[in-house]
Parts: sequence; C-alpha cells; structure tokens
Amino acid sequence: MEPSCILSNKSDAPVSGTNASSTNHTKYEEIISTLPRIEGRWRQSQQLREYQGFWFAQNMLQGIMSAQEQFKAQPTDIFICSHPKSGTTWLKALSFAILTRKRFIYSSTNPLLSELPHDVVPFIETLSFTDITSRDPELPLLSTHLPYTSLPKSVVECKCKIIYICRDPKDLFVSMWHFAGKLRGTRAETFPLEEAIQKFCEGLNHGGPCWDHVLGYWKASLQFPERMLFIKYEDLQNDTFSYVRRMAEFMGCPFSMEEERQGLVQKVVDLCSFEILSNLEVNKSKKHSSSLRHFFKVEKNEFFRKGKVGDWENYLTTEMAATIDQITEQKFSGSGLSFKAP
Ligand code: PAP
Repeated sequence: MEPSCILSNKSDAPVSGTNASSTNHTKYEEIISTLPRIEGRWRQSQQLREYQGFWFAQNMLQGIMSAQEQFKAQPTDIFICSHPKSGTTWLKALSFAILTRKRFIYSSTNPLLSELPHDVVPFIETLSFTDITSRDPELPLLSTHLPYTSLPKSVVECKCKIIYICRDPKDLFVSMWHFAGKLRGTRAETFPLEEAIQKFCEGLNHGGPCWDHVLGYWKASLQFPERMLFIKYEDLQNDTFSYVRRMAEFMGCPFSMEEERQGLVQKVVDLCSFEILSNLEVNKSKKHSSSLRHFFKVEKNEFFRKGKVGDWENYLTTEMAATIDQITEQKFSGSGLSFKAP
C-alpha cells in the first residue's frame, strides 16, 4: 500500500521546508493577531491566545489552525489525545509498542529504543512544521493536545478511534510547573508556585482550562464508547498490564493466547515503564526533540521527571491542594468523573 498524504496542501503557494504554505501561515497570523491575548509566564515572554474556548501558546496556533484546516484523517487512524502533562509520552510509547509488537518487540531496531516517543508518534499540530509528508500505513498512530471540540472535522467524521489520558490536576499542575522552569531556563522562584496556581486555576496555560479539556473527551467517551477509550494516569499506573490488554483490544489487535503465553503483554509494560524509557540513552539526551524543536527548546530528558502518582504532596500546601480540588469537584460535579480514591 502507498503511504497516504498526511496534510492536504490546498494552496498553490510554494512550500519552503514545511508542508503548509506561507500564504496559509500569513492568513493564520492575521487571525491570531485578533484573538484575546494574555501574558502566559510558563515560558519567557509567552503570549497565550484564547481560541475556541481554550488558551493556547501563540506559537502553537499556526500549527493548530493548519491541522484543523488541512489534516486529512483516515478511518483507520488512532489518536492519542491529552491535555499537556497528563501522561502523553507514556501512552504514545505503549500504543506504539502494542501496535508494532510483531515487528519490534524483540528487535534492537525498535524505534522506541532510539527515539523519544514524541518523535515516534507525531502531534498533528506540529506536522506543518516538519518534513513528515506521508504516513506509514502500518502505523496509524497520531496524537494531539487539542480539546475534543477543536479536533479537525475529519477526525470526528471518519469516526477515528481515540485514546485519551487524563491525570489528577494537582499532579498535572506540578509536572507542568517543573516543565515550565525548563522552558523558561530560569530558576523556579522566578515563576512562584502561588502565581502559577492562580494562572492554572484560571485556565491560563496551553490547552487550559484542563478541566474543560478532560470533560470534553469524557462526555464524548460516554456518547461514543466504541471509539473512545478514556484512561486515568493513576489507573494506568495501578494496573498497566490490564490496560495494555484493553488498549490492544480497543485498537483492534488483541493479544492472542499464544502471545499471552509468551508474556508479550508484560514485555510491552516493561519496555514502556518509566524506569526503562527514562534510562535509555536517547531519553537521557540533552538534545532537543526533532518534532518539537520548532516550538520549544527543551532537552529530551525533561519529558521524564518522576513519573509518580501523588508527587503534588511534595510541593503544594494544604490550601493550594484544596483550591485545585475544589475546582475539580465543582467542574466534574454530576459528570460521573472524579479523581478521588474510590
Ligand atoms: P507532554 O504534555 O509534554 O507530552 P506528558 O508526557 O503528557 O507531557 O506528561 C509528562 C509526565 O509523564 C511527567 O510526569 P512528572 O512530571 O510528574 O514526572 C513524566 O515524568 C511522566 N512520564 C513520562 N514517561 C512516563 C512513563 N513511561 N511512565 C510513567 N510516567 C511517565
């Protein structure tokens, strides 16, 4: 099978190193300049813009608009979706390892051993800035941090399968605050926790408000259970083995009895564990991700910090935690979703 085109370039304008035309980028820039704007603080001189009910880093918006207008989903595509800092890197590795297990699980050429998971499963909002022009027909995986209501129309129309991961907003916040420190290249005190929490609670971060992001996918998962698998980071940590089996069934490639007997489920769990992935040379590297470097310069090792549930306890005061919990309870009230222990 021929690889299919990943972005349709509707304009005849020249393509200079990117898939999206400069005409389109100018058009997007004009739209972006009219959107509500606020100082982000998660990066040095970061502007956030409000777009379709969420806040986004200004420098990501061209790629987002380009994906919304030009990305052509295939019915066989499987999307890894998440709010930033919810466990995306892990979920990308797991889904890739499950789908390619026949080719790679015992192979030293497994891309997961030599590339950051983000460079193995691309974000659609970065595609117009990369050299990726076609997709591997045997690997229908793509990802996005876009909210459900902002997904490119074709993703919903083609009824693509979606795996969504979310995380206790307190841990998400702590993870994002640390990452922000790396993005800013300054000491944590220059963006104090108190100020960061205030921004976070007001939804003023890339993809925020995180609660609305989660609720969008949660409601869609209730409406279309056959095409959405909704996972909490905490549940995935608690029983990765069962979730790997569920993910394989959901993606249409369940583990056979023989594979189960050979211990392949555990093999996938182990390969994608925080301990293994974070200790690979590629992921310890101080190099920048090839697919993300256009947007921010952050070392590959920064995508692996602690990988723990409940690390917020080491950073947030009781009041700070209560502030976030109150919003979570309020926003999720009546939805059937909660981050409290059962
Ligand atoms: P992104 O939005 O930049 O893609 P994302 O991968 O969603 O980030 O989230 C990063 C978190 O996942 C980090 O959490 P922490 O800051 O609390 O430590 C990171 O450590 C964690 N993480 C990365 N890989 C794994 C893994 N294999 N298992 C468990 N957690 C992981």
